[in-house]
Amino acid sequence: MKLKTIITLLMVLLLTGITALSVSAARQTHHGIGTVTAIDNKAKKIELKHGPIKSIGWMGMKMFFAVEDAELLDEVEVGDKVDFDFIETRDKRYVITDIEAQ
Ligand SMILES: [Cu+2]
Repeated sequence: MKLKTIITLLMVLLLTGITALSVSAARQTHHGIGTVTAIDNKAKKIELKHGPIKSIGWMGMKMFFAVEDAELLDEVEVGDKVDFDFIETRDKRYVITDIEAQ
């Protein structure tokens, strides 16, 4: 093989690897525990006071999350202690994929 061909092949392999890595990073699900402090049905958002979440490097805090499916908001009420799963999107939005009162 010519050197140029080998370099091209290596570049392709490298780019494929980087793409696979960023896809898996985008799809990582994080799990948290917290208390519901507000629900905004119109905006499809929920505010939680959550504990530390190691997998994403967060301390405990109060913040809003979007929900993937508005029906998830019917499962919980303000004041509930909850277990929840969420993903971080490429544009740094935090979207709850599952939530359940404890
Ligand atoms: Cu947070």
